[in-house]
Amino acid sequence: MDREPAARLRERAGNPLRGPGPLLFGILNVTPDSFSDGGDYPNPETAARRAEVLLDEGADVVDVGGESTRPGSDPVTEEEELRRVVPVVRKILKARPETVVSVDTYRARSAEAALEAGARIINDVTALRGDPRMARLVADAGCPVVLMHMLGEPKTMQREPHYEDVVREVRDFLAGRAEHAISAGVDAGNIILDPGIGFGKTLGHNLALIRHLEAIVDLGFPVLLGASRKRFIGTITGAEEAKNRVFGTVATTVLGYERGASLFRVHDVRANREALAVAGSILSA
Ligand code: HH2
Repeated sequence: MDREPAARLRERAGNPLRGPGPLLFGILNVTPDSFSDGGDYPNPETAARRAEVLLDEGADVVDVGGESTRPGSDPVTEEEELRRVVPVVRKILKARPETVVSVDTYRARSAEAALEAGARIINDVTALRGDPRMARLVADAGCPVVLMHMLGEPKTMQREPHYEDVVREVRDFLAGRAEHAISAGVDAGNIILDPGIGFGKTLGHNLALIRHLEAIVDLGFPVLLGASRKRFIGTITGAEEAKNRVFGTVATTVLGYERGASLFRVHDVRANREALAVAGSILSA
């Protein structure tokens, strides 16, 4: 299995991403309304403390988000996103200067301010479609960028999403967005692809995308899987509360890893880190 893309990415982010093996993005949502951790970190101090916990549990990256993109959510203003995210990025880097901070935003102005504050990765759930200035910004910054698939937009994306062939369509979309990014000047070595679990997808769509993740891995870019605590896991296990979906999340991480994903965006770092250590040992035995 080709794990080279993750190694390349490690170098791109300035090689602060320790050791070989898969990378974990620890989720830090500084929003009042995220589906799982909304309202948990109401100020930069509590958010930075949470970042330290994520790092101590083994996160390679802290992914800071200032707008919920859960199904049915409304966008926030750019000013509000900036107000939520930038002080948190600064606070994390003050406490732990070596931290690789990623910012979950599709707005160029927020991305630019976060990069100026020291963030090193941009996580764009619109795959550079949300803001015409974003492609140029990440090209000029020379930073890694996550390009994620989403059908429609958060407000309405779960209203009967339909595909003829979800795996082929998501793969073709991501290939097209990677090409677009490269033609806008983004270095191919900085591109990360993400199937966008839960973004305009039914239970069957999510399962098919994880089951056939190789189709996306085969495009040759590092693949990030973001299934952590999502609704489809609760549908299967009966866990209504997002925080009770950790065991189901771990199953997605292990199977995603076996299929070649090398980055995992998770709320529960320790559980996923331990599962990956065991899975990795088995796969290399
Ligand atoms: N999922 C969420 C947000 N950002 N980014 C990537 N690259 N991939 C994902 O799957 C992804 C993402 C949604 O989860 P969460 O941040 O936990 O919740 P919310 O959007 O409600 O803040």
